[in-house]
Amino acid sequence: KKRLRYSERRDIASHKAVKRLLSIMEKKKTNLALSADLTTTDKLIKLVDEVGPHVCLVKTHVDIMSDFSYDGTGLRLKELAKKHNFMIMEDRKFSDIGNTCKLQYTSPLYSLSDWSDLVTCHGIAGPGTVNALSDVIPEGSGCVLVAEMSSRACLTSSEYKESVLRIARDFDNVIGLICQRKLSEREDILYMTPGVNIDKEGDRLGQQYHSPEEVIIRKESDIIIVGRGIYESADPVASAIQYKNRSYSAYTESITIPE
Ligand code: UP6
Repeated sequence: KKRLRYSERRDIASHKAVKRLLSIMEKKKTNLALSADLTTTDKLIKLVDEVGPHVCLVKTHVDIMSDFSYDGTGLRLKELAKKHNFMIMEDRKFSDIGNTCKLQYTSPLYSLSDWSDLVTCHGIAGPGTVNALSDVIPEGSGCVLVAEMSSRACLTSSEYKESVLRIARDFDNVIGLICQRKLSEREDILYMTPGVNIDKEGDRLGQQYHSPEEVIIRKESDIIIVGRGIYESADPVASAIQYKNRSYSAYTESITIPE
């Protein structure tokens, strides 16, 4: 089966956030997401401003930061997203009952809905998590469900993955999956894969890495998510360009080779 291009996927997709992300990917020729896991605002903003031109998405973990503030961090990220044309995903991995997730999402400490476009959610609590978020998530924003993890001996069994896919199908605000491969035939959602590194096979805490080619060509995912491979490198911009080029070439190769 021939792999569809971003432009074809964009036409199939119904959710605004999917259309927007695919347009960015096509325009900037990048399927790289930066996992900006830095713990201070100054470092985070500097990294994102430098690497921003090369990515379609910046992923954050606001709860690892020592000095997060809505004005100082959230709004500045939003400005950079506009300047460099990328989307923002807060990797909050919501996993509690619906009511608690709703309170967490709307907490004024972070005001996630004001500056992030996407948020990640686990499926462990069932459909209630995504259902509750659909009450509070702004139009044009969406949830990305964690269907499969990159870590060694993770508990995302095939049955679990199937159940997560079912939740994804049942809710319009689910716009993609965090997964290790393209987990379904659906072309109207995005498949995003963390656990990507060119130089390492893993870390000491269970992370497992694959190459951009493995993820994009063999596993047929759409977006690679790279953290330490970029921000721990001596030259983050040069590394980001390297990841971007390898990952985007893998995409262009896979749309030209008939399967
Ligand atoms: N992440 C994973 N694996 C998953 C889900 N999420 O690594 O299954 C997230 C981590 C981290 C990033 O929370 O922010 O992706 C990976 O970072 P790294 O490239 O530095 O390993």
